[in-house]
Amino acid sequence: MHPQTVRELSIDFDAIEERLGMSRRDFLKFCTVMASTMGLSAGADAAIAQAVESAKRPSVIWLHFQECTGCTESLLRANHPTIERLILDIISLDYHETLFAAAGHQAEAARKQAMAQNKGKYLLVVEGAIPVKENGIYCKIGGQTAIDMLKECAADAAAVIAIGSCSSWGGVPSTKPNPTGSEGAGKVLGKTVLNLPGCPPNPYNLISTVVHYLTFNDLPALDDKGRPKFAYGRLIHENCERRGHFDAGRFAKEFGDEGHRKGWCLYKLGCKGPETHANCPAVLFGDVSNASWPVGTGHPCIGCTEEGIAFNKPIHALAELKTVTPPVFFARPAEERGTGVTFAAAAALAAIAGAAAGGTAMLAKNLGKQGAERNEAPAKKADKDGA
Ligand code: FSX
Ligand code: SF4
Ligand code: F3S
Repeated sequence: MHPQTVRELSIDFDAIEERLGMSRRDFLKFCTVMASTMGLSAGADAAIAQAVESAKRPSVIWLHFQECTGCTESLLRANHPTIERLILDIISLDYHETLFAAAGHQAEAARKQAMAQNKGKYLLVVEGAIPVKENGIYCKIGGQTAIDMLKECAADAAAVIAIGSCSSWGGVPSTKPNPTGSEGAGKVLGKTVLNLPGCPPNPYNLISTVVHYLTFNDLPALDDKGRPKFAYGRLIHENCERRGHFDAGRFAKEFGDEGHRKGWCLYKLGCKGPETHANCPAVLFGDVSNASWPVGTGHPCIGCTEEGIAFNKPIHALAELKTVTPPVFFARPAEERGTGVTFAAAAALAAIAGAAAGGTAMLAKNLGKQGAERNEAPAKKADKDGA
């Protein structure tokens, strides 16, 4: 039996358009992008389409502990009209302190109610680290320590997702000497949770994880640090658009020098791409341009997804090269013309490889653009009508 294709599904696209504000074409493209982002096999796009259309929205309880709320902000500031709308539509966000109108006892009552009504079925999303020193007195909500609230909410959750580096492994608050004894949710609970590190993390990885859960009633495959392999399986260095310059030995040596202005490799400025696992170069942030990720804007990666690197290793310190070493003899920064393969050709080949890896991101980006165009169109019309 062949896997079902999206064409064979009976989906009410009018209802989808009304609910998600996405045309049939954009919706199917979204499902394909999700399937390819997660490296799923043929037919997964159809399964995703079916699940997003008809599966019951999973209840989500979202806790905040020691953090800057950047994780939530990055989700809400996605600047991708479809992403934030989708995430808020495909889940039922039953408790989230930042987005709640309720406060104090009302908010606490809402959390208890959501937990009771969805016992054993809700997804618990944890944002922020948990201080454990002196019995957790450094973070209390409604008189309860973060440790106790986490344990109480995790007891009846179907799965626990730690969003951001703080809840994954302690992040910023755990920077030495770690005065409050900050730890990640998995360590405090003594079990594997799904970690989505990044400071902030990419919202695209959260939505992919939730869509996977919605479609297969299961979490995606994890690496030995509890991170989804689809998002953290590769080093940043493997997909970086500056990799051709690294291989050819062209490095920026100071901020603002010739190499920096020309977009050369940032390794010598301390880029941690060679020892950091994440899909930043492929997925990008905020969809503002083709270069909307740290290295793309000219700043070295600080390794924000990687425990032991971000907030521990100095920003200027050289990264440990895990899989590759630079050539012993570097190319001359100024190429000479000649026959045979040029360094420019090598760089172009590397760029093509990078472009293949970034294909998913481009699809997602186009999806956002089309959404933006659609959103703009009525405004333009209104302007005209008003004139
Ligand atoms: Fe931590 Fe999230 Fe860094 Fe901030 O809340 S991962 S400090 S971006 O926002 O937890
Ligand atoms: Fe890109 Fe950094 Fe690797 Fe250079 S060292 S290729 S800037 S990830
Ligand atoms: Fe963080 Fe480096 Fe990506 S700093 S956002 S892991 S490029």
